[in-house]
Amino acid sequence: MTRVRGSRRAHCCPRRHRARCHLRLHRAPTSLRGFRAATRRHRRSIVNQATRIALAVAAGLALAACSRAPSTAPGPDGTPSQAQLEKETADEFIARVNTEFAQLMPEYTASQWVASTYINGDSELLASKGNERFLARTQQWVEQSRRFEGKEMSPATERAIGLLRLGTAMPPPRDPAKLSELTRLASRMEGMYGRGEYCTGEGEARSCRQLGALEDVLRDSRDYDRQLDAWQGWHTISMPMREDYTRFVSLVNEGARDLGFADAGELWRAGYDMTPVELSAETDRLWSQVEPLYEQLHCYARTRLEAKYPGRGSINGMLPAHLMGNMWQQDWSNLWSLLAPYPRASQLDVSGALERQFQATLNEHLVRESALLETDGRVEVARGAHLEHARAMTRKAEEFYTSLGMPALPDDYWTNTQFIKPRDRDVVCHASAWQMDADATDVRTKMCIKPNEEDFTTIYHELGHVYYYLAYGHQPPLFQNGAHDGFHEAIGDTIVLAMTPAYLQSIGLVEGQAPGEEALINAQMRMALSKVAFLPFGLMIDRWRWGVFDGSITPDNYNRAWWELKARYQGVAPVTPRGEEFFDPGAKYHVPGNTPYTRYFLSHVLQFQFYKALCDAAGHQGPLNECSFAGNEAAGAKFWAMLSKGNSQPWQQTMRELTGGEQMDASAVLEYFAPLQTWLVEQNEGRTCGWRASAGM
Ligand code: X8Z
Ligand code: ZN
Repeated sequence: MTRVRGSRRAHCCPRRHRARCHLRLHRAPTSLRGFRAATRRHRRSIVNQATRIALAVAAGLALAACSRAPSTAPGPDGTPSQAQLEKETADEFIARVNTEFAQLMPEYTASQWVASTYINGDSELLASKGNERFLARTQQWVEQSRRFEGKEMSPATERAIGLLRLGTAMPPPRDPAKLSELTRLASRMEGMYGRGEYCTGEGEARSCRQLGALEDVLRDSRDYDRQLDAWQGWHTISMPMREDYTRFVSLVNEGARDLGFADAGELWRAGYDMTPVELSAETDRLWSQVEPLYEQLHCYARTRLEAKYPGRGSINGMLPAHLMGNMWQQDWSNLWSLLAPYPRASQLDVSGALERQFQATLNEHLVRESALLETDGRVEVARGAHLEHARAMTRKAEEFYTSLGMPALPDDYWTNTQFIKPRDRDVVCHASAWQMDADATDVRTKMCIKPNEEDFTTIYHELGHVYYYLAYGHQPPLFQNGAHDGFHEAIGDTIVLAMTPAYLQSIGLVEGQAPGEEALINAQMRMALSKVAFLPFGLMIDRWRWGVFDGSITPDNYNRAWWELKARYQGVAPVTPRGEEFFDPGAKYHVPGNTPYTRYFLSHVLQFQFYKALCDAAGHQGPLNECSFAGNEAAGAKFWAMLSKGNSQPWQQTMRELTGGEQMDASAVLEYFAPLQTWLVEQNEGRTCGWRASAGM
């Protein structure tokens, strides 16, 4: 994830500090061989650059001493004095921002990491203070950059300065008290989400479940009432967030206005090398390309649900929110047992295979460490097995990347990563990837891995972020970001598309697939339940937030507007009234975590474009959906070259270098799913598909 709240560096962590600088400290290594050498050069250069700046600052100090003018003294935090600032060229300014950024980054990311992996009042305080410091500095940089308005400068510097303003998803208000309040609220909401639990029963019978346990119910149980209880239970945790979120919105809007935007939503939409209005229109266009495919999938799923839960399988044509196998109805893979087109034609039970592997690991541990069983060691043994298996799942994902010729993960990755949920404390389990320092030597992921297919593919997703960090780690810090945020989200998912049945067989998770139409439709359905089901969800979250930020959705309508959008885009409805006493948006991580979500919608289009380009690079012939580029170094080199560009040029150019085109376009999605779409249309023949969106509340 991109970092957490205010800036960037953690993917899935909200922030984003998108900025680019013109300064080419080094030639970007476009080959994998150049990777290590470039990383070494970059480290030396940061040091040299820091030395140059230190000398410049020292020179400024000497002058200050002669003139005795207090206004020329550097700031208490080592920032340059007014006189030094006035002499600085635009290029020097960007070089200084890069250096300061690199210096600030480790303490900032460490404060966020600790707050996410050890939730308590202390870590919350440190995270909010770390964030405050970082955002205050960002604000200074933006202010300082105003001196260059209208001045001659290289296009790259101009771009870098323009992007400074767009660098955070949490624009800081100028008023320091309000900034402090904002970062406190942000840390508190994320902590509330991470700690969230649903408790039932009294006294001895009292038991509490966190998100993971409630998700297990939705994943594994097809019992109507148990699912409803788990779904409703989780949605109680966000009720107390409503007030904080309302205040949060007004503070980030103030920050956005201070930066010259109409509201925070406009700032979010401004980060795509096109105008906010154009970006919004792009999302409409892409959605209109894929909407007919989603409608067919929706219609098919609804028919199966109606058969499974007679009289209760749909609501005015919409899908009941608690029956989709997922807390937010964004991924329907867990309904495989209900939705498999040809259950006997092929075996694609990846979760079952992972669970069996885990049990085997557990048995080995139990045999080996049987002495412990005389004490209370059984839980510890199970934990050891769980950790070993989670690491093994991660090794498998790493092997995909190294099979493309990419480097092995650094040793520190294996030491610093959180693989499984700790027993002794609350953590934010929502998966994320972290770049802790500007050298990208300390990279990590944070997950609570379980042996199931969803978590297995999420590991590949997170490593996509990590490999992006490694590939662009030689860039100046301000360029160390995705070409746009949808690119960052699409890297690992491009690899997931290459996890074909043949690949899964090669790593021992499924058996050999008999070729044929039925196996093909099964494989397509498996992918569609994850990728196609996601599309309207990817869109609706920020439709809601854009409305909240621009004031068209007011606090007294938060929940109603949420469910109207869910109805309109996803065709999903709750089965019981969800009035304004609830705050259902807060039950989705990215809302309290303030992570923009349009990135995931765009990623679900881009990843098919990237996949197609890599299949071409690998020389794949035949239907797109049969391609896996696993083990293909030509595809890997092409991918790496793209990743190593980071944010150093407009995304359209990066896109052209990889795919030959400059537009986001869903035709690769439609090409990929063409066999399934034809099949769905046949299955749905004679039915009235679609739904009446207004009837959901
Ligand atoms: O948040 C994530 C990743 C981390 S960037 C696990 N995703 C979105 C979600 O879970 O809602 C990946 C797919 C969509
Ligand atoms: Zn991600």
